[in-house]
Amino acid sequence: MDIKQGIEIAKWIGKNGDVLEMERLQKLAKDGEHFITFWGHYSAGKSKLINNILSRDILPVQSRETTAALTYIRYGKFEECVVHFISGEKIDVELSKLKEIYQNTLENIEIEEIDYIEVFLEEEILEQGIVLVDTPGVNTIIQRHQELAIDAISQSGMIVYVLGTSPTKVDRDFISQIDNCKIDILFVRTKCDCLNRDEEDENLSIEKDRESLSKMVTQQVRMIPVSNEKDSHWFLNIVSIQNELKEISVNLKERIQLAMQQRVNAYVQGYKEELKKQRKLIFDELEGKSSTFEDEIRKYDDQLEDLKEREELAEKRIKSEVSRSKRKIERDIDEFLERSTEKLKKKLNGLVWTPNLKDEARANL
Ligand SMILES: Nc1nc2c(ncn2[C@@H]2O[C@H](COP(=O)(O)OP(=O)(O)O)[C@@H](O)[C@H]2O)c(=O)[nH]1
Ligand SMILES: [Mg+2]
Repeated sequence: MDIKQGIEIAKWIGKNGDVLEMERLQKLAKDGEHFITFWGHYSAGKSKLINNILSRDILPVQSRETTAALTYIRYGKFEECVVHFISGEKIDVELSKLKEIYQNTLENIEIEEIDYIEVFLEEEILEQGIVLVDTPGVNTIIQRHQELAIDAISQSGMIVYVLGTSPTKVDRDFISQIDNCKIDILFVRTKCDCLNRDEEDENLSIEKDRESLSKMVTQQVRMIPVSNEKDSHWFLNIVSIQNELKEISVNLKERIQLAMQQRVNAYVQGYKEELKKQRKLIFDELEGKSSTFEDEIRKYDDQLEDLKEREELAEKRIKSEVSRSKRKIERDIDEFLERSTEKLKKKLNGLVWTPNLKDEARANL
């Protein structure tokens, strides 16, 4: 299934949001850009990690939660920053001033008015089209930046999920959401220098983290334990991340296609499941209705049978009632006639025949 077909299907079933997302992915693929988004709690060590991966001190590292705009780090022969404002305006800023933007100390830039920042670097790792995206992360102060960061996830070819501690419940929710979208995740456990110094304990807690992550995702867990502190032995593992990025950039075109394919498959799989559910519902409904219909017919048949029986019974009862009444009437008439004849006899015995006798007898009837 290619992205065009995916878009057609999404359009056909009215998933307009998905159409937009897939079109965006299509455009990124056409431009040959692969977004690698750094995600995780604030202060997990994302910015410091990106600085270490690039071996440059560019992004501000903060010890407490601060405002932070979404930052796209892409390749550019002329190194600079471009600040994009919500108003649609943009200004070029010297690279050395980037930290001041975040610290809100630049005169003409108000951080709350920033939409996002682009940083252009002449770095080999970015040359083929990899774009590193630094996000404020989970629980950021500015709602809009949080929304943009979530939006950035859906455009990502890969997520570097940064964990400064063992995964929390909030991490779990984000991780399973990302996994559901079938976006590759590379987990980086920072601050390993803060783990128990005992080597056995260190490895044990890293293994535990890996194990709990494997319960949150369907994909194979890849986790690199590091420290952003140069004097820790864990710092050496930063090289593993750099190598991973180099490897991606070597086969970037295939990577982009593969990532896009996975995403489209995830969308289509979702639609299939949704349609299956709908189909089952419709059939259930139909079956439910036809069985109710049959039930109704059966009920009426039963009632008809019942009525017929009752009718027959009533008929019988009426017939017997009629014949009983008939018999009773006949009996009554017989009795009456008997009584009248008796009376008449009595009268006749003591009477002389007169022409009125007949009328008298009739009156006694
Ligand atoms: N000990 C230690 N501290 C770290 C490490 N990584 C980051 N930090 C500190 O954690 C704080 C937040 O780092 P930052 O990169 O700004 O985190 P972000 O909010 O995820 O971008 C800073 O005070 C860093 O010095 C690490 O690996 N070890
Ligand atoms: Mg940061």
